[in-house]
Amino acid sequence: MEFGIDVKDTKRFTDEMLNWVRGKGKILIVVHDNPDPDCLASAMALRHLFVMTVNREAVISFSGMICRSENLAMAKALEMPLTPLGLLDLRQFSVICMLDTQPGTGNNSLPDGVKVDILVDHHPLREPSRLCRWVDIRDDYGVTATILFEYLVAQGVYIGTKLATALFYAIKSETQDLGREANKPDRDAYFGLFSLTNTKLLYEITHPKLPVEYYMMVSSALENAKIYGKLLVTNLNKVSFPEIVAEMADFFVRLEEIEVVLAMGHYGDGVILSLRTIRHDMNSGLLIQRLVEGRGRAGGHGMMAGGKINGVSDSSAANTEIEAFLTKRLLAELYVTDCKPLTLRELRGNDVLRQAFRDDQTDRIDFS
Ligand SMILES: [Mn+2]
Repeated sequence: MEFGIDVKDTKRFTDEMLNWVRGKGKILIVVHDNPDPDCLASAMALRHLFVMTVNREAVISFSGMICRSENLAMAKALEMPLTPLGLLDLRQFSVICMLDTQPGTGNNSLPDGVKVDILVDHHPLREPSRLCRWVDIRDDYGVTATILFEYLVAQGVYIGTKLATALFYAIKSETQDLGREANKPDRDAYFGLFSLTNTKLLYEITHPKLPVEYYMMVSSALENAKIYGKLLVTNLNKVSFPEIVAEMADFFVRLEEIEVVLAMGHYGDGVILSLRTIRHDMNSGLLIQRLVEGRGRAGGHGMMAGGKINGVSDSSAANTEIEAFLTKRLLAELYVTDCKPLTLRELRGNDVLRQAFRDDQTDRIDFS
């Protein structure tokens, strides 16, 4: 297939990498815990690349769960073969690949000390990652799936409808249709893949039926939202699936006047965090690392980041403590002092704020 993109360097890298794989035993592909469309599509693409070029199957594995209905619909529609990491004997594998995450980041469950051979990611390079045999980190790419798309193009591998739909959906969802942190390679991949996607399948993935728990969690995110000027913090407390935390952060960053959102929710044995900003002068990845310093692990990009604080009980006292601790640090980071939070209801009733906001609006259509 011809996509009109420059894959010279990618061709050289993948030629050498595939040659190295050829002489090895079983292949394992590890993606991050509670996988998202980007890492799932990337894993499908890498697995397909191994089948088509060196005629070898690979096992795709992760820890945690896929709960978000869209991601479940994707895994189901694409018949993705997935194995829980805990069930595998890692000594059986002679090639270990890691996608969309890096060793020691805290969001994947590959045990420390297990060496990663092939590492492909779009998050900033971490020092320990240099020890991997094949490293392809492109932090100027919006999506890991775009890198894997280029592997397939460079190797002249046929991309079928299902895989094209998966890769397209990964780019679509992670960059919000190229609007967030997407660069030229992502745009080229998005448009190149679009004509190959099955739009009916795509619709099934983007519009799945949602469980009642979903609406309950949205309700608690709304109830617990606290607004500190341009910052919104919401604590969902106990969540029935982890991906909802990031989804609610995306949801609230669209609220008028809000520039930074921190969402959190208790899941498993800890608290999951998600940070979003619309400000281009902020680095959410570094900011969230400062927020959790000494208590948890985190990382991310400029406008979106995530993290986890382990070992927190699901009691409401423990959740309140975490929220207060993180909010205090975040307010200090943003130089906000002496700010009493408002709930959404209070925000609506706050005439001063609302008036200031209305004065600011020049694009409102008024038929009154
Ligand atoms: Mn990603």
